[in-house]
Amino acid sequence: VDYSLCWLEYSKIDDEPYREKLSKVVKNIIAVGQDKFTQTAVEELKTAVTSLVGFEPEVSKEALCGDNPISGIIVGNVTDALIMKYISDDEIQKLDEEGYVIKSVKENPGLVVIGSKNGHGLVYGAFSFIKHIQLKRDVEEVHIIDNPKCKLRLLNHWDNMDGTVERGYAGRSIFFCDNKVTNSLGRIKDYARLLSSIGINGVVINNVNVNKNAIWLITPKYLGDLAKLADVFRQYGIKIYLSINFASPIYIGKLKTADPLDEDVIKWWKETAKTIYEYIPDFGGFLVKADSEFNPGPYKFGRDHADGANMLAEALAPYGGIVIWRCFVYNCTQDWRDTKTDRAKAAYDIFKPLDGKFAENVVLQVKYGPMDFQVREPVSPLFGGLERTNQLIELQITQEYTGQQIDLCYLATMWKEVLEFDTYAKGPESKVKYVVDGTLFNNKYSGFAGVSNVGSDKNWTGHWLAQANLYAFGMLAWDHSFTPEEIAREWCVRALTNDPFAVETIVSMLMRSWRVYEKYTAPLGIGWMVTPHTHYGPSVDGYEYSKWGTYHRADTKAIGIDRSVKSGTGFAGQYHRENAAMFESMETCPEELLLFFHRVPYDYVLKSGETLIQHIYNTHFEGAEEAEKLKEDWVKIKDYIRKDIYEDVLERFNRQIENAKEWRDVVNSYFYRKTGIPDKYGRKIY
Ligand code: BDP
Repeated sequence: VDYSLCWLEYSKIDDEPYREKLSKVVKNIIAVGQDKFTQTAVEELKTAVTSLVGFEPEVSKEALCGDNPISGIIVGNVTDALIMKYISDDEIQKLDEEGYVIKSVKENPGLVVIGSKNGHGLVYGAFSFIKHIQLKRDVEEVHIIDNPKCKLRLLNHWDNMDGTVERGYAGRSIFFCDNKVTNSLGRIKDYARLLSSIGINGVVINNVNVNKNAIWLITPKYLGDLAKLADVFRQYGIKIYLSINFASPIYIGKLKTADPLDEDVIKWWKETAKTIYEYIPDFGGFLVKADSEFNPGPYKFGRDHADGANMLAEALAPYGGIVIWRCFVYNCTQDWRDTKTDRAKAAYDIFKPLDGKFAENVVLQVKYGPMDFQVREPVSPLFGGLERTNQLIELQITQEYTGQQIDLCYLATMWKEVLEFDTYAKGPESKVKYVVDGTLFNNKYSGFAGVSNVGSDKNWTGHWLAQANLYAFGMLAWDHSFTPEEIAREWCVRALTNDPFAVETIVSMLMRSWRVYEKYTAPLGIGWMVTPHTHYGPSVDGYEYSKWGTYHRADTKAIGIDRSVKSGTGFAGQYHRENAAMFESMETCPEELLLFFHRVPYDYVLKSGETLIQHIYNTHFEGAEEAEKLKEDWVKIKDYIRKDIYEDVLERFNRQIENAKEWRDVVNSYFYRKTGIPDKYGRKIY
């Protein structure tokens, strides 16, 4: 194939003694069941072993030869007699629906059992064992019992049917071309393998903005082709979902209205659902961007979001489908002169009153922050605010506002902070991670949705190192207790190099990168300052006098938005008491969010002892310098990286350095000119 297989690109294990030990175990694969998941698991193990160890394992359906135990990997369901022989009731008890157990059998050295309750688990188990050997972990004493912490682990593709990808930085869509569904199913299969290997169990394949041809994806015009995609994904435990246009009954059904309480509209959606499930029996459901950024929604018909979502949910319920309803709803035609309206408050104001009104199979999808995927935002107050509603956290893997896969920005560090944020909804330890894994409020559905960073580029993600973001998203959605550092290290060893010096260098680069990006872009949580529309590169006032509700309001004395309850927009009051109090005052507000919550004079002294204006200068000089250091580090490990990858990444670092300098100079000059205050260290500001 002419593209990378990322962390599934198996090169032969170079550690001879380890390979020897491993060879004994992997020379046989015993597949107990006959179902398609067992087949997938076996096929994956076989492919991996053949490349990693250097020979093709024997695959048999038979159990052990007579009473003579042999060595090998047994793959099967925990209800099979052979598996039950080795796995205790206690272990089976611990398994969830998608979980798996991997266990070396003490009494029978050289025998490893992979078992699960249902098929998905077997595939996850196989990939987990492959990872285990890629990382050269012990195979003589393995004992892993693993379950995903979240039920829904979804990717959202913002792919359009003409083959473009909204906010995509890795080439064209892998799903659509020329208004048709792709027939390059080989690549789709490899994509399914990559996703399954990191635990993803659903993909929404089209953009949340549903226009033109994409409106018709839910009709027989496209369902036949979509069914073929679904077949490929199904084998890997992944369901497909579609974004829909709320006004479809008008566009497709030629009805006069799309009012969710209208009998004909209700009937139309029920029939549509029935048709979809005839083609795709395990169709996941709908993703809906309604009444948001010019997309139609229930407001148009005088109804609310619960009316809209519940009507669709009823249509999907008989088939086990769900409705994922986005909370990214705000006024995008705001007058910038109006300083009372605060976009940050919109989602909570709209959805909090609807808490408890949504059907069982509706899940609200909430962006991690109240605004829109900025490099630094407070956590959305809807987490912890909604107590009786299923919810997914929406993260943006594609780097729209974080460097567009030109600049390095490892996002797991940011995501981890978000997940660790304590909402105090039920007192201390009510962290976001327990909201999204469903344990805090006992939700039926919950989990993660990530806006995919994947496209048809050879390396899938534009920047080779941006693969780490996709990898990390899957890992955290599976188990939020992983640390960003261990995820980075694992990815690096599996996908790039296993030289210890190179690995540690890359891990350190990844771990620093988010902070570096933050330093040279918009300061202290204020956000934006980006070039309008493209969102790459600086334009400090680019959105300042526009209708999008994203303002910094810098003048010659101060910058920032007062969102306190006492004197500002009141946004801080949307949090539970502890957090509301923390954000309310300048003294206790975390400094990295200072300008998000407060309007601060330039001579205000920060904890570092520097004034705000000096802090802006310092971080921008540092950020640009640190971007150069990233490149220097990369150059140091040249010998350990495949040549084409090395060159590709080097070229990205050169562009990042230019971008960082531009940000530094534009931002520093802007504030120097506004304030007339020079840099106290006398560095050059233009
Ligand atoms: C914004 C993007 C826009 C998306 C929107 C969304 O700029 O392209 O359509 O988010 O999430 O960040 O719906």
